[in-house]
Amino acid sequence: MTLVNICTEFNIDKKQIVSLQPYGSGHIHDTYRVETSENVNYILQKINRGIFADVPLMQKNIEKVIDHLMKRRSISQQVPEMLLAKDGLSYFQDEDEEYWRMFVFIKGTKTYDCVSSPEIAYEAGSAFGNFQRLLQDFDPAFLADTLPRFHDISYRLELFDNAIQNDLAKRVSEIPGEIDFIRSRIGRMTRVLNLGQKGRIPLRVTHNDTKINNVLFDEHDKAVCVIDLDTVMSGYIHYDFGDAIRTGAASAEEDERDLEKMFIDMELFEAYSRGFLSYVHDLLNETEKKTLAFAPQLMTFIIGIRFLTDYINGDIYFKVKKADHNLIRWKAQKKLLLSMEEHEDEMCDIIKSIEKESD
Ligand code: ADP
Ligand code: GN1
Ligand code: MG
Repeated sequence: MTLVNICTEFNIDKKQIVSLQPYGSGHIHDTYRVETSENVNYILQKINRGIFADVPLMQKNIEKVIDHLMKRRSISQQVPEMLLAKDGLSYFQDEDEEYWRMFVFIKGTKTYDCVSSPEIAYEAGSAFGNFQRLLQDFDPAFLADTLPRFHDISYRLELFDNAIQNDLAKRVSEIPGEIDFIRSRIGRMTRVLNLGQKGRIPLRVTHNDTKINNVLFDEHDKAVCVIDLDTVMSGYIHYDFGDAIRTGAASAEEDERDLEKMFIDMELFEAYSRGFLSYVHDLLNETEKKTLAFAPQLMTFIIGIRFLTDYINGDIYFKVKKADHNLIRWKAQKKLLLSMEEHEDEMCDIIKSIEKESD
């Protein structure tokens, strides 16, 4: 089935399609921008069903979250709009059993893979903070766990150990130093999970993929919409704050090869934190507040491990553009983590002082 024919399954008139091009830099789905001769463009996506085993269930989660956001939204924040297919579902399954979906392209918007100014970092922090706030009264139990234990560090370490044991791509012997590095950090990284297990931090509805290219910006660099709702499930606030800092306050893109260029940019960190906390500071409990500054280290570690695990497995999960892409991504995360470790006290002080100002 051609891409144009798939669009017609969502009631789009073939004759109105002017162009259909690959779009964006997401690692998971195949994304296209569909331009039409009318006043509206679209995003078409082939959903990665290797990763999402139950696509209808995932789509249900997204529909629920969109419904809630529509009810609660403020004027400054738009909500992604999914098209319905001819049978009324928010997805279409083709003859090869591939799942497709479409969104209205939010006009005049773009994404960034890396943040170039504190103003943009502040905007991104506000967007994810607002997202969290709008969902505070949505019970996470209403969302299916479509990717179980997604940010569970013990699970990620289990998968990492399995990958080393199986050594499918025969790459383990190349990377003993990397494996040692990960093992040396395990102890401190279980802290957030332990607090959750003891009931000291609550499960919330979290986005779980708050990297900076999941925020749409307008031409004035105002954040207008949080997208990529595939992983919205229950989680800890640390997951959303930490992953956003990993990309939104890093000095370089997540696959920067020149490690000298990769470090935590404290000005961006402060700006993102101010934006985020302006929406959530009064929602957090004392333990969440006290441990938030550690979250970027945890998420950089978790996502770094996932890149290295995928490298060991022979690149079966994340899209790659070169043979060592996942290894480069891991090394960049490692360098970023080292830089965060150096700035740990400073990061804590910044969060503390923003919270003091807001009380
Ligand atoms: P992935 O899970 O592969 O990252 P995303 O849902 O994030 O897929 O979409 C990939 C890219 O497509 C985004 O980074 C963004 O550039 C663009 N995009 C997605 N949805 C929209 C939308 N509704 N309007 C404009 N651009 C969008
Ligand atoms: C993937 O879909 P995308 O590109 O926004 C991944 C995230 C990772 C991220 C790393 C469903 O996000 O968990 O943090 O790559 N999404 C999924 O860049 O695994
Ligand atoms: Mg994305």
